[in-house]
Amino acid sequence: MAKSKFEYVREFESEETLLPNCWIVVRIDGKAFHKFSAKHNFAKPNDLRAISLMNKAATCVMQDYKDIVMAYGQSDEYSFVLRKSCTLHNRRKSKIMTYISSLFTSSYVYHWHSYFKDQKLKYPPSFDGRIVLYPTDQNLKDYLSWRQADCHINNLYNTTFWNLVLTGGLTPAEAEKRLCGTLSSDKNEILFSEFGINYNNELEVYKKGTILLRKRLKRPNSDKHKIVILPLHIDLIKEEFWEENSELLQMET
Ligand code: DGT
Ligand code: MG
Ligand code: MG
Ligand code: MG
Ligand code: MG
Repeated sequence: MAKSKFEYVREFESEETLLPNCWIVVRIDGKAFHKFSAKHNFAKPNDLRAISLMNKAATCVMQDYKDIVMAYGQSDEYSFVLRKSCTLHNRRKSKIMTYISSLFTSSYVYHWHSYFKDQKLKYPPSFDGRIVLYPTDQNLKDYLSWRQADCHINNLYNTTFWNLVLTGGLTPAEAEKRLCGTLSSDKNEILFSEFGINYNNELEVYKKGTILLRKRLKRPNSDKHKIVILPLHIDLIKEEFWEENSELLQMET
């Protein structure tokens, strides 16, 4: 086919290719969920419908992209880990990043009503996407540990903050002032002595976030297996997690 005289503009397109032999982490995060959660009456500090919908959207992404070995989610964010040797879209950065964030977003909207029932979706949410490469297994473990530690720190703060406001009758400004400079132990103590809450008994999904893993399950009455995507709310900071799921770091073929 003859080329048009306009074809030369293609030369302006550039494509970033992701370094080989590195773990690829795609992290998506909701845009202005401070406002989105308020407009949609999310429960404070944690809304189980919102968390389940995030997990559903992430599961949809993992079902479509088999190169994702695991995912980790908390609050309005999800991190997807693609195996080091993955050749998806020839490791073209923008393809991988935009496909994953748009599939996550469309799945979130598509499944909204299954989780929020009578709460109408008032406007279309969006999620940003970024890609970070981690060259060593330790870097990857530390990345995921960072996100899970962030979940715990924020959840302890938010749980104490909202108890001070909703049960304790403080204004948000007063609660913020009260918590300024406090340590974890202080927040645990406020929860226990003022509200009778033992933080250790809060739901694991709130304290740990959600890890999505692929697990091989045996079909009943058959030799056949099926692969399912399993949500777990457990500690991934301790080495024990990586020992019990040692296949994660070995999925390199
Ligand atoms: P961004 O990401 O810079 O566009 O801005 P935001 O507002 O999304 O900020 P971010 O991502 O740092 O914080 C997440 C927000 O989402 C935070 O304001 C709390 C809110 N959020 C997430 N999950 C829940 C929930 O289960 N319940 C409530 N009430 N709020 C939630
Ligand atoms: Mg956000
Ligand atoms: Mg932010
Ligand atoms: Mg966030
Ligand atoms: Mg096309």
